[in-house]
Formats: sequence, structure tokens, C-alpha cells
Amino acid sequence: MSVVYISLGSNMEDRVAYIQQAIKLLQSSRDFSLVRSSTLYETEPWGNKDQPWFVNAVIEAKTKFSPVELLHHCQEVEKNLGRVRDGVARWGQRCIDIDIIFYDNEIINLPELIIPHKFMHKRAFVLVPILELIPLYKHPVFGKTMISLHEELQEPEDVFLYGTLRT
Ligand code: PH2
Ligand code: MG
Ligand code: MG
Repeated sequence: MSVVYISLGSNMEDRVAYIQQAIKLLQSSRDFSLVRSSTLYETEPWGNKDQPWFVNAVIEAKTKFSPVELLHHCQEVEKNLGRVRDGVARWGQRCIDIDIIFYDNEIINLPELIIPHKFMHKRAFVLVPILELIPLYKHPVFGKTMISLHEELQEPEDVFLYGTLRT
């Protein structure tokens, strides 16, 4: 079994419901079990500011999936939730984003999958929730704890406590 950290985010419709639903669907596989989750945060958009604010959380899970299998599992859940149910198929629209942040201490550089997540160390919306779970864990590439990476953020986007998950 491997220990993984996964970031979830939504900025459409009922954001919390999408995150709850995503966690439920992730757990529908025998090869994936939730260990614990961070609280929920309401977060200013990072990158393109011209979009609604997000709700974000990070979960810790145990899995038998390989990294690429886990990616496919996450993508399958995104696909299941990403469908706009208004009669018109709009496959491109996404209301949930599920990103693998860490997979054990592995460093993976495949065209389809980069672990640790390429931008996690720049994002308050990932670092703040992950601080609740593994403050002293050292980033496998940079060798710095989550606390130091968070302290080093230059102009962090706003992140506010929003509530707790039902798991
Ligand atoms: N996801 C992005 C880009 N920007 N900003 C916030 N606050 N939360 C996100 O989940 C997020 C983002 C691309 O995946
Ligand atoms: Mg993302
Ligand atoms: Mg993604």
C-alpha cells in the first residue's frame, strides 16, 4: 500500500457537494481507502484570477494503485462528475479538479504525470490544507517541509477556513 496526498478543488455550482461526491467516488474502488482529510477552504483563484473563488481540500489515502493507475482513477471520477446535466453534452467543462500531490516519496516525471505536483509548492490552496496533515513532511525534490514551503510563498492567494468534510 502506498500513501498518497490528493488535492481537490471546485469553483462551480455546489462546490462542497462536488468535493464530497469526488471523495465518495474515489473510495468506491477496493484499491483506494481514505485515511483522513483536511478541512475545507475557500480560496482566491491562483493563476487566472478571472474566475470564481474555489473550495479546496486535501486528503490522505492508502492505495494499491500504481501512480498511473491512480491518475486514471482520479480522471475517471472527474469525468463522472464533470458532466453538465442540462441536456447538452459539454464534456470540456469541469467542476472538479483532482490532483495527485505526493505518492509516497516518489519522484515521477512522465509526459502525463508529474509527482510531486509541479506547482504545489507555489500554491497556498494546497499548502495550507496539507499543513494540517503533514506539516513536517519534506518535499521529495526540494527537501523542505510543508511549513517552510508555506513560509516561502511570495504573494500567497487568500485562503479562508470554510468548513469540515463529512467522511
Ligand atoms: N486550480 C487551478 C488553478 N487555480 N486556484 C485555486 N484557488 N484553487 C484551485 O483548485 C485552482 C486554482 C488549476 O487546477
Ligand atoms: Mg489542478
Ligand atoms: Mg488537474
